[in-house]
Amino acid sequence: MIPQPTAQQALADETFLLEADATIGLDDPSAQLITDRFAAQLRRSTGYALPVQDGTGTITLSTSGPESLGDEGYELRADASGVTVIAATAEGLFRGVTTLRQLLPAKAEADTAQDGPWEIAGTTISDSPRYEYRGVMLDVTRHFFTVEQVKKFIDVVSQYKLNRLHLHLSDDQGWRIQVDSWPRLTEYGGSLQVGGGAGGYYTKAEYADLVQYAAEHYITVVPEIDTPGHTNAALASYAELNKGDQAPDLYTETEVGFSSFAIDKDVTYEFLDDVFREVAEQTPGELLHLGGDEAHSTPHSEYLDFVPKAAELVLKHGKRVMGWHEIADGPLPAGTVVQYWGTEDPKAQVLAQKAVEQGATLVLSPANRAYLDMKYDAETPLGLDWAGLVSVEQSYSWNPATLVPGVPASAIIGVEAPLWTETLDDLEKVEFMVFPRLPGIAELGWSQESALDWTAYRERLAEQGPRWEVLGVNFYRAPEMDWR
Ligand code: TNX
Repeated sequence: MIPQPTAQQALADETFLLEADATIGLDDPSAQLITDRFAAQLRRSTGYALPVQDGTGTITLSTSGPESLGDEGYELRADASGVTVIAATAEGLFRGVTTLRQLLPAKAEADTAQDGPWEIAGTTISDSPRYEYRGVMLDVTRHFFTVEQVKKFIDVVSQYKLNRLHLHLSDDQGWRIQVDSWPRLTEYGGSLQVGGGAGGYYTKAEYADLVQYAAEHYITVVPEIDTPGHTNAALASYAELNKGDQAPDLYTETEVGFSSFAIDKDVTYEFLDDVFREVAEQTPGELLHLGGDEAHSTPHSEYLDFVPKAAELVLKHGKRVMGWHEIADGPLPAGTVVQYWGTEDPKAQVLAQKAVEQGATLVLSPANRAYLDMKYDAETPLGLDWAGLVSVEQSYSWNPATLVPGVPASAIIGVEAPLWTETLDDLEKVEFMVFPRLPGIAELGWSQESALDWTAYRERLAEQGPRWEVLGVNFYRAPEMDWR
């Protein structure tokens, strides 16, 4: 199972067997949708009727648990008489159901009827997360991914108890979210992608659908509008955002660090006010990510002027600021979340320390560990290698609490694995880079420090292979594992 639960005990001599007359009981209408989806999946694979009823059933899902379980905690028991999953909230119940799905045979994930038996070895589990923020980032700018593709991604990543989907929505190569007040951003700025092919963007309705679908999987979307660099698509769409009022061409290559908003123009802030307002209106989550990375063509003094002004506009629209660690070189408003993407670079570490000294919290995405676009080894046909080669073991074997020297464990609110898509033009390629590394980052975010052990993890990870086969997920059969 991944992530490893806080506590699990085997019940010797007890086995749960799901049979044709089984029922699913639920005592909380707010968990109806997740229960119906779980039941529907089991009906497809088992061929059983599995009616969902009020109260208890052969499988009982309940939110009558004590508040001490927290928002995401749950308890599970499987024995010869049935299965119970008890949480204090629908979210906790959802996390518990992801565990239950992993306890069932992999073929329970199939979308056609399979032969049983549908057994679970008797067990009790008590579980809750180590960190509140457990994220994955998808770069939909370098290559665009449709709502349907992102939904399939959500289906799989939510099974590992991740609870944030950071969407990188604007960059040099494309603007991917509709903004009514600046329509050329998508009409023109979203038209291409890396390599020169057709790009794309999310209409407001599509974006709302995505946010809703993520929420139904207890995943909060964190939208990123990258500023003041990584902005060629916007600069190409509106000449007035440029220093010399000259719009550059659209850009479909993969260099970074050449674009910048005009920091000293009022229109830049009028633009961001509008963009952040429209994006914030569509964001139920509390964070809005303003980027801030690799602004190599923004003079540093101007960068330091810019970030507080942009941050102010995020706050104006009711959101907390999130940004890449470069933003910590200047003042940060209260409640800022800084995303660390350094390796062992002391400059990045100093910025992380500066962030914490200002009261910010940190999400860790160390590029030499958590970047899903780094090649596994020298032979990997996709991805980049500027942060090194990142094997499955390398991506798993680190401790968030002690990663950055001089940063106290209390400042870390979680981890995130970013996937940049310069070299990834379809979902199969995305999956190849994400699996099998992402479950390891999910485990670092969820499981207690005492549970983290590569040798044991390696065995558990190999067990996910058959699940991905059933789900049609194109994972990399890393030679580090003995795949089943
Ligand atoms: C650096 S990491 C970037 C991205 C690239 C990525 C490729 C960061 C905040 N910015 O613009 O896509 O490297 O690995």
